[in-house]
Amino acid sequence: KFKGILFDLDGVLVHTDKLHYRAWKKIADECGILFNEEINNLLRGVSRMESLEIILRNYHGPALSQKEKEALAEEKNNYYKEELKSMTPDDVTVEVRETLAALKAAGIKIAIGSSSKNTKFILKRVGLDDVFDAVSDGTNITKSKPDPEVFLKAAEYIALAPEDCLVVEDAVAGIEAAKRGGMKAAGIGDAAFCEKTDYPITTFADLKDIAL
Ligand code: B16
Ligand code: MG
Repeated sequence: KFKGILFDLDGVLVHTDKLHYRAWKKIADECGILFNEEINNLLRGVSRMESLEIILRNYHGPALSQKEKEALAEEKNNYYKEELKSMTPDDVTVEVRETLAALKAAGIKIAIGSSSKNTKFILKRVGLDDVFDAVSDGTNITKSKPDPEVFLKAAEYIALAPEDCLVVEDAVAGIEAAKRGGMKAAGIGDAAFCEKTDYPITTFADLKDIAL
């Protein structure tokens, strides 16, 4: 059915979403800004600077310059990168590894479509750097999800038409991006309940029922 599957990274293959949360929480606490899990869910799939803008909706102090905002985003990324150093291959479940192997064995091309500029570092840390046929991430796009660019590039890198690809996402912004790009979308976690999700899944291995 699908010639290619495009995987979101954070929240789908690995749970770096918790690490993003902790890093943003430090910034929010330092600035006296309200920040919780609910607000964190709005940041899924959204670029670093756009995430900061969402967090700053609850900031009521003196106006921040672009430079100050960039400094905050950089500080967050430094906290986040520190946390990423603790990631190991154990942070990828056996279920994820086995499912990816089964999809590949069936001749399906697999690629990453992530907004993160830290994607390649994360893939290396968790030992997934040799598994994918292509990686499209925050370093090769100008517009982040819900814009389809990251997935259109991923499809291009594996030489497939968007309609031959399935996107796997945990973020509403990512489901939106897939649909705008002309792909089918499988949603896990919050994204399973998104109206536009074609295939709601409860666990990663469910992908085998959809794609094999
Ligand atoms: P970075 P994904 C996204 O990854 C995260 O969900 C989002 O929370 C983050 O702000 C974004 O990457 C950018 O990450 O700061 O590392 O460049 O879900 O698209 O894999
Ligand atoms: Mg995600």
